[in-house]
Amino acid sequence: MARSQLLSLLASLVLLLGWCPLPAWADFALPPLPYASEALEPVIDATTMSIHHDRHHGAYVANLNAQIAANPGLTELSLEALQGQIADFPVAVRNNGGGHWNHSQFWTVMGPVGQGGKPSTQLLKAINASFGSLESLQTEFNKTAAGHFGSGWAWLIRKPDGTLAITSTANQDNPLMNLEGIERGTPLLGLDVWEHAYYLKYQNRRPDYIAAWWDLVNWNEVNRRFAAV
Ligand code: MN3
Repeated sequence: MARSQLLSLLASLVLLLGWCPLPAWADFALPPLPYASEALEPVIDATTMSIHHDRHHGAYVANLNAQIAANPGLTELSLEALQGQIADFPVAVRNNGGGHWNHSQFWTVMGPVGQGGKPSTQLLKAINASFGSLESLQTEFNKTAAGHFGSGWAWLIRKPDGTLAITSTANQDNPLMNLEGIERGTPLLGLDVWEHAYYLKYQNRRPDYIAAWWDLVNWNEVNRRFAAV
């Protein structure tokens, strides 16, 4: 095909797309990464970040939107409210709705090395009350994250009684979900321990990924989540 023909075809496609109404099911949207895909190097490489965000998170959003036709109640809920009512929905909504919420929080609780601030006085007080020290929290979190069998997430949560706790969930479940076997609470910090989150750089060395990841933690966002409870 000649270059001019190709350009003309592309122009027609752009026009055609512009005339089409947006699909009615496009209710959940992939949030952009709050930084460049290379911003978390050297801890997480740019390729992992762009595949993880664009393709993995993108697929959870697309698959969640594909569930709307069969589950019209979905459009009446915010993404966060959906988590608390997830038991009322089929497993495809649980997996993809969880995937969308979990990754949306994951991008925001990370940032470039050295730019994440530190725990606020109030958060540190709660950490000391529940774990003794920040170091003890990290030791317990690392143990839970490294020890979680298979794909899932490790979490720092604030429990309904006000104490903080470390927990983990399988697949794309999270502590907001009203499901049997989940330790419920408000997630303050969640770490993705699926292999897709670290395999290119760390291969099977999940503990190395977890240890390095603390340098990325955006405490300013964790403080904000803690204060908002
Ligand atoms: Mn992931």
